[in-house]
Amino acid sequence: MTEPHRRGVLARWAEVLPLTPQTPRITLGEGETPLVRSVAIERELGLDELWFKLESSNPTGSFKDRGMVVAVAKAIERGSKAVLCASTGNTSASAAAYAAHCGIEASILVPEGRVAAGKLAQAVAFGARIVEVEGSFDDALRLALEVVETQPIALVNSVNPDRIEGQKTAAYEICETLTDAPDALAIPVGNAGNITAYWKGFVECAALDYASLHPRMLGFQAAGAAPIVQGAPVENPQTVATAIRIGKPASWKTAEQARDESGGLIEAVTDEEILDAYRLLASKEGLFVEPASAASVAGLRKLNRAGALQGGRIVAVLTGSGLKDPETAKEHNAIDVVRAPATLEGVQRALGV
Ligand code: AN7
Repeated sequence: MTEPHRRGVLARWAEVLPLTPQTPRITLGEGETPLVRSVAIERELGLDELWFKLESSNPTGSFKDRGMVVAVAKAIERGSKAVLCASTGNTSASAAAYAAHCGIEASILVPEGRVAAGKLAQAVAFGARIVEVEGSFDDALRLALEVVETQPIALVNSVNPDRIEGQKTAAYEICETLTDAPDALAIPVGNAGNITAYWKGFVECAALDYASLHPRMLGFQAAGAAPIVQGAPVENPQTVATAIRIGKPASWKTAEQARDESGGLIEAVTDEEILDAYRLLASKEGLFVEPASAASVAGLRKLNRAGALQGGRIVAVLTGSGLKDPETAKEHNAIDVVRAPATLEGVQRALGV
């Protein structure tokens, strides 16, 4: 028999993760996500190859599960009975799922309003203790850091290095599937943990001879929440891409390192550019992602318009599912529904046949 599909990140990547015999081998089937070739945007951009890493295929619908499975396993190994995180939505959905799976408590701090409905629905379903902080994500993260100073609760934000270790496995998978690293990786940047994790993964892959090159890291922030691009924290970040509505990224320095060591860039894309890419991914590729995920493709299109997109083989990370944010889908697509009576004639007329 061949290996079962989706063994989970801990089993699949044990040799490159900080596991001990005492680490519980938990899994919800995260990782081993599809790498799908573009059918339309690759041509539009004149690229040799454009691939999408479908992180929306993880159990809670975002890349966060890769890091969360490691963070929760290590927290349990250290004796924790509870986890805490601040979140724009996906981290909290993932933390709540793994906590439920392991029979421990999850508490989450979310910024008031603006968390996409699907993400909150997940946290509710998984039974998390949900605290809506009257402030921004950055306020919530600052407070989470203060809470764990005095309480025996494991912080599972990406300031926790176990999260980065788990998330780096996506870079290993890309190198494995393509049998090398791509020339460039396009990725949305919020709290900047993921760009940090991918870069760590690609550097390790090159050192282990799984790859012959290091990809250029192309990070994209939303224009209304672009502290790294502007070189200063953003007091009141605003963007339709609520997942990356972050003004003071925790992994700011390591994101700049990833950019500079890889010869890459971190640039801003407007909400309009994000929404254009969001609609294009769905209508021309069949990929329904959340707005933050579309920032990677919006960024590639922006570079192309500026004549600054180098060719070759590029992977764009699609970080989360469009189902997370049904309101944005309804608000920013032309809804064209025709009513028909429940008769053959009525339906045929509506169909125009
Ligand atoms: C879909 O859930 O920060 O740069 O609290 O949900 O590693 O922060 C989410 C971030 C991109 C940015 N795409 O990744 C949270 C949170 C999606 C996201 C990002 C997030 P980082």
